[in-house]
Amino acid sequence: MNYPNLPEDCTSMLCKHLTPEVFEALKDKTTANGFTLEQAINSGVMNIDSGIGVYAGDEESYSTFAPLFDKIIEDYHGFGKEDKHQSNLNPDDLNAPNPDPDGEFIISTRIRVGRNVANLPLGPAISKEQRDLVESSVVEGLNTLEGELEGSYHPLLGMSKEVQDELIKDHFLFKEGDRFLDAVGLNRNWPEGRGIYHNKEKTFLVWVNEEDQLRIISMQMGGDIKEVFTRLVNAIKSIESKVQFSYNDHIGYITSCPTNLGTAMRASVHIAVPNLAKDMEAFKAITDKFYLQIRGIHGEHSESEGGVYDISNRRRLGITEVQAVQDMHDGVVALIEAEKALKA
Ligand code: ADP
Ligand code: DAR
Repeated sequence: MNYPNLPEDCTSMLCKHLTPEVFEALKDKTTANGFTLEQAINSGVMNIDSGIGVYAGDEESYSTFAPLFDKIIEDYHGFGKEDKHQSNLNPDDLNAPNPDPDGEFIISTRIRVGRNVANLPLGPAISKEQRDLVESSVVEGLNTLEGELEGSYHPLLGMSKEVQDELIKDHFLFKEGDRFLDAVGLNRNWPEGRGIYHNKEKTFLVWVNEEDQLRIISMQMGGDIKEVFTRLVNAIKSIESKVQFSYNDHIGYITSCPTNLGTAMRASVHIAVPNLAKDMEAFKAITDKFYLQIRGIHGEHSESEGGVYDISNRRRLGITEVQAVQDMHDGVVALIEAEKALKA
């Protein structure tokens, strides 16, 4: 393998941290699952507009390719190689009264975590047989859920395009054909082994075998962040009693993208702030202060529509789940105050 051709104007974490010295140290290394440096960096090589540009093929990738991954983890999360991740999934520790009880600004709230099955490769290095085993074992566990979490599983294989497009349009289902995921092999054998589980109200959903093997999602209209978090915690604990998740004391829950390590949690609101959006500098000053990320309303790499934005926590590793949701809540309170002041 030769040093990749990385243009001067490339700004991804890959371009920043894959120095010739790091490349020489790692170019011939392979994990026990046969995952190589070339595979780990291919997404960032093929997609020069990546923000990060690397994915792990298994938990071992984070140690085998540590000279590269540690630098990216430190840069993105501010988390050192000697640091220890702590988890806190206790909703009682969250101070999050509804920031918008009259429903003037917040359209909907969604909190999700990524999870991967212990002792198996992650999506980029998994075999078709292993991925199908993940689907069957996870779905077996999901089908035992009761009460609010009771629902049904819908494989992507055989799903009509109309149903699929409707679920995506309504923000419930993942998109397909993501070029970043494609370049690291996460879309192999698509759509086999992929699907979505959800309850009748679609307030509890689980994606199976997209970027991570599970994305456990709680969502509803309005701004009752604490209710969404409580439902998610109940779901995580119920599923964890059936399926063992990949976790280690250093970097927490193991995910294919290093940005999702630790809590693997993204807590978001879709919020209408048309006045604040006219001054993006002021908008970003508030989101930066509360470690928040601004996204479009149809997921990553999408645009906002009608002054509505997806606002979520940026920090996921080195803080607890309660702190990640607190970041989002407190930032949303500040955004609403700023929007009200401009509206007045
Ligand atoms: P992830 O949050 O899992 O990283 P994306 O950002 O791609 O994934 O979003 C996945 C889907 O969830 C998209 O359809 C997006 O519109 C939807 N979504 C995210 N946040 C919210 C929210 N607060 N309310 C409604 N839908 C949301
Ligand atoms: N698109 C890749 C991943 C960035 C983080 N988002 C994830 N994991 N969905 C990039 O390098 O930009």
